[in-house]
Amino acid sequence: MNAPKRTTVGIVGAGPAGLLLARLLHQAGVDCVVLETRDRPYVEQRQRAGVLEQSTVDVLRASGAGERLEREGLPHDGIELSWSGRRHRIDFPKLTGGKRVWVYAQTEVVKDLIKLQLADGAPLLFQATATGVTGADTASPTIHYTYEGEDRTLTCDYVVGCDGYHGVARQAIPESALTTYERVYPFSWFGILADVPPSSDELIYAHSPRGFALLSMRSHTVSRLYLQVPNGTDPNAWTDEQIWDELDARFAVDADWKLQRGPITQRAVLPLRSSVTEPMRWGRVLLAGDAAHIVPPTGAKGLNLAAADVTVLARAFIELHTTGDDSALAAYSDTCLRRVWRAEHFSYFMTSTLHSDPDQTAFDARLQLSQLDRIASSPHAAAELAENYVGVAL
Ligand code: RFL
Ligand code: PHB
Repeated sequence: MNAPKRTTVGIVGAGPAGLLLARLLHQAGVDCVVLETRDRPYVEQRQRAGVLEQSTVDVLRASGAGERLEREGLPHDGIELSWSGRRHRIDFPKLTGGKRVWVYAQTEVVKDLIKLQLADGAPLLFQATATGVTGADTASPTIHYTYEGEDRTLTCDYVVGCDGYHGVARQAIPESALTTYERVYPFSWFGILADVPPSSDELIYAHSPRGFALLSMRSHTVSRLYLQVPNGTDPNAWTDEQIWDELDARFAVDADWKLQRGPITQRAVLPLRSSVTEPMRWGRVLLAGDAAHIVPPTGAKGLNLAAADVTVLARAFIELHTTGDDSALAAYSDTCLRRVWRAEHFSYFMTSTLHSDPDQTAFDARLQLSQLDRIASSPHAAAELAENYVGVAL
């Protein structure tokens, strides 16, 4: 692919945020270019999120990437919470006036968007590494990048950093202009993929004195499971049998239910973090998705927030392009941050209610159990969880 030198919107990063933004802009006739440091197979195979809110499904459909999602995505009308040997189902449609979520892996969302973009879309360059962004406070910010062994520049009207938590776009903004709010958790998630049909039709979020566990899925034949583990755990230090035994212990219920085992095909440990950088715009550099905020995965919000950010941003660019009105662009950061902070709170709430903090006291553990009991006994408490899980309209 020829390396472009000039565009209207320069996008750093081809994760879900960058790819969806490029798609929405291209459809509306706004010129853009996406630069991605990794190669295509790496981006398409990176195991991550699994749960999509209805609003994310709606924007993917509108972007033209809904066809396979409609065929293969699994609609989910509830989740199960598990603690003290019992389970409680959260019924989404009943508690939220008919809403539900979809299980469709981020890997598949990314594959669908890349396929569309390469067939009919704006330029997307793989193995193109942004090394810095200059001129954030000028009318033509510039992305400096390397591609095919050469240093290059892409001059833009606007630059959008969709380059994740370790991205470079944020560094274009003076440190004094940004505030980062952050919380690091004293535990990580050990995630596995296993070739075995999911042992439950719905996701199970389990609280246990041994730590949190989550049962999720990728399809009718592939399970995705997570265990809370200490930070710094080596995933290869566990045998398959140890993993399944620990999952068994954490999902144990006083009922006739058994976790099915199968070959483990992938394993990884990921640290948990909450983080928000404000504002999400400075001059002509804007941040979207994980580049601006991180949530611990317990609330299943990261990918959905990324999709919500770029939906707001695409509308703002399209308004500017068609009418010359930049008020939506000026409001971008404030508009997004309301949703971001709601998701931060929910993700923190789910994490702190379901995990065992190594420093927690017996008193703290009793508070968690009381909270879970409250959710199981009060439709108001259950509705609060359900509304946040399916996505709050903001
Ligand atoms: P991404 O996906 O990190 O993409 C950023 C892209 O930028 C590229 N990049 C660069 N490119 C060029 N030059 C540079 N200098 C660059 N630096 C970086 C990177 O290679 C990459 O391709 O960010 P984006 O697009 O904002 O998307 C965010 C989501 O990926 C993330 O929030 C979710 O995966 C979080 N998440 C979940 N979210 C949900 O909504 N529901 C879930 O169920 C859910 N489960 C999860 C998750 C995240 C997890 N992990 C691994 C953190 C489960 C897990 C295990
Ligand atoms: C997943 O399927 O990877 C998944 C599902 C729900 C979460 C986090 C991850 O809260």
